[in-house]
Amino acid sequence: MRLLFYTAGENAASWLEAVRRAFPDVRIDGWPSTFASEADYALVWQPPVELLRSLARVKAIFNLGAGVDSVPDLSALPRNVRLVRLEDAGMADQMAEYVCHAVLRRYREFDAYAEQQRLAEWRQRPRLRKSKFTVGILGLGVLGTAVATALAPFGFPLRAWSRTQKLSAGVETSTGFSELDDFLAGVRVLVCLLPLTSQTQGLLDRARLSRLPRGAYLVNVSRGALIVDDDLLGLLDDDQLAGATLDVFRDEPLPPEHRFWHHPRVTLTPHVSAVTLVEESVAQIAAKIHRLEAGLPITGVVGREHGY
Ligand code: NDP
Ligand code: OXD
Repeated sequence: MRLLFYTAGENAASWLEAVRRAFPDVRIDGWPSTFASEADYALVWQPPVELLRSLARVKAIFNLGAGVDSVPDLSALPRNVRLVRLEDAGMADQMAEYVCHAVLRRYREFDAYAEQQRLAEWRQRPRLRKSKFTVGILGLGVLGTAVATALAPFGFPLRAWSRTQKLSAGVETSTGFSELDDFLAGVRVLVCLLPLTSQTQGLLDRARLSRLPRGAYLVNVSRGALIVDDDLLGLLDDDQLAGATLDVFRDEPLPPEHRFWHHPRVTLTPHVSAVTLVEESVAQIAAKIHRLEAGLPITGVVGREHGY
């Protein structure tokens, strides 16, 4: 067996070390490589398109992340080659922590109390009614489900939107673009956990975000390009939206001149809501390669027609 490894990320050395530990007897090469055309499996993050084109007989390409928008031109990959993404691999817990924090911060008005402290103002704000504090999750996949499960014990009404119909205890579910406007109406905190695809790019524009009730709050933890930045900023400036917690951006790193950096209603983090864990990810990929070698099916294969 031959493996090709490539990452455009920063910690290439620790990935390669973990891959070598998981496959002690296998030839592993980086890219550009003379044997790319003979590699059986490729493990990649943000690969150049030339790398993908050079994989003449690869059986599967493993994306070192959950989102496969980092793989350029899915349609250029041969149909018989599976593209496999990470499923959880230690990210679900992190995502649940991050989103619960953001939702509770908003519900318990910690930002408002921080402002009161700045003004030395002692004032107890009226409790918000939990039964009216609906949290809406866009995307009820691996991470969206983990977030819904983590939020459930707090007792917020939960709803989620996905492409295909889902049944999820305690979560009101809806499906498809025809149900999106109704889904958004009444959501007090909107959590975005959709993959970036041709269908979801720019989904949250002024029209859609305006379906949320006045004073709603946005948490985007999937991909920045789902949001039309200027539309979001306009709605924050107009007091239509109360605020946003943003972990992901159209351009990363977020350019220093971007208004998000200093907007009083934006809380931002540098794409850390759920970081990819090297050991867990390599273990998951190794287990899948062993299954494929044994002729067994695997999960996490990307559906090319839907782009995720
Ligand atoms: P999944 O593929 O498991 O879930 C995606 C969900 O989105 C599914 O419920 C799917 O619907 C839904 N969906 C996709 N397209 C549409 C559409 N057109 N209309 C309605 N619903 C749609 O992905 P994960 O939960 O593992 O990850 C989600 C995203 O989170 C990743 O793609 C990545 O971009 C991002 N991410 C961000 C991280 C960070 O640190 N900020 C870390 C890891 C991931 P259905 O269930 O019907 O298929
Ligand atoms: C991912 C990410 O997609 O880290 O895994 O954003």
